[in-house]
Amino acid sequence: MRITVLAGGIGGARFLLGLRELGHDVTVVGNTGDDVTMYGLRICPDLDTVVYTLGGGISNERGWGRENETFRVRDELAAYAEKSSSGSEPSWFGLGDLDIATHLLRTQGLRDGLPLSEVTRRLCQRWRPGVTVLPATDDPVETHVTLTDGRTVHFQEWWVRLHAAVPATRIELTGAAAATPAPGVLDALAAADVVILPPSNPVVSIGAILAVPGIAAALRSTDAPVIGLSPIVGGAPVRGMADACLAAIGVETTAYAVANHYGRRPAGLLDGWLVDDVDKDAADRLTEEGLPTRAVPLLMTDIEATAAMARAALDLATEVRR
Ligand code: FO1
Repeated sequence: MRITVLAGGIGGARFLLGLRELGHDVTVVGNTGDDVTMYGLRICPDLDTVVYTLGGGISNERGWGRENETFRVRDELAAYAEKSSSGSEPSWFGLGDLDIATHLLRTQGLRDGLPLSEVTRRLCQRWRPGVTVLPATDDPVETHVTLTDGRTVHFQEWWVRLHAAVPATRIELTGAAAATPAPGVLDALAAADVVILPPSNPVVSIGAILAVPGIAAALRSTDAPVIGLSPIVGGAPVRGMADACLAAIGVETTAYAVANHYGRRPAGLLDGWLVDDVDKDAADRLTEEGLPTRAVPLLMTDIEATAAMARAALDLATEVRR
């Protein structure tokens, strides 16, 4: 089967590890809203997390960046920043030495006029992720966050330096209005047998992908069933700070609220929803309200558990297929 997955960073990448076990033809539409330029290097955190995770190069303890990583360049840059006015970029962003190789090649490719989708394809020739990885768009878009203290900062500063501790009043994908889906994205959604929204951050990952004009409409109109998996279990994000993001857009941090945030097709995005066993009541309520929902184990403790989640999503797709 052809399966298309909209994926952000760590949660989406971990889900893809399990889905890949089922042996289907998987296309990933990856989030580019986290992208940032530092020291002149274009960094694509969520695309790299997907490619490193599926390619076996990810740092498992961090969930981002490379395993066996060192940070000598970052520390050297910090030394310059301390002692001189050069090195204006922040040292709170952990640029790893091995990771920098990826950013150098990406930046060189972009400067040579290659679209991000082609640069990503070439990086995948080394990592061989076993899935097709497409950026949501080749156009430069970035998630910027307006804080309660009036500042507007890049998502990475809010996430990494501020740990999303300062509440956000607005999250916007700059450049989205002028962006178009990358080559292959709309076809991957139209031609899919199943489309999956994995347990990625509904706002800054899935939401950022959907902010690219044309992508949300493609989800609403595809013949494929669209199945989502809740990133919220028992009223809290399994990992990361999706609660801070959901609060910023006025959505409650529950599996029930996120399902309603995505909505049911054709007005919304979903044909089916998976929640964890602890949220069984939400499953019953949503099903009653017209969104077929199943309660299954949703903790990605290992690849087998994740593969079981992926199988549950495909089973629900079969059930709801019109
Ligand atoms: N996340 C952090 O929490 N701290 C970091 O220092 C950090 C550096 C970093 C460098 C490259 C990269 O691709 C990702 C990096 N991340 C870091 C993760 C990044 O902030 C992700 O965008 C978010 O974790 C959301 O997916």
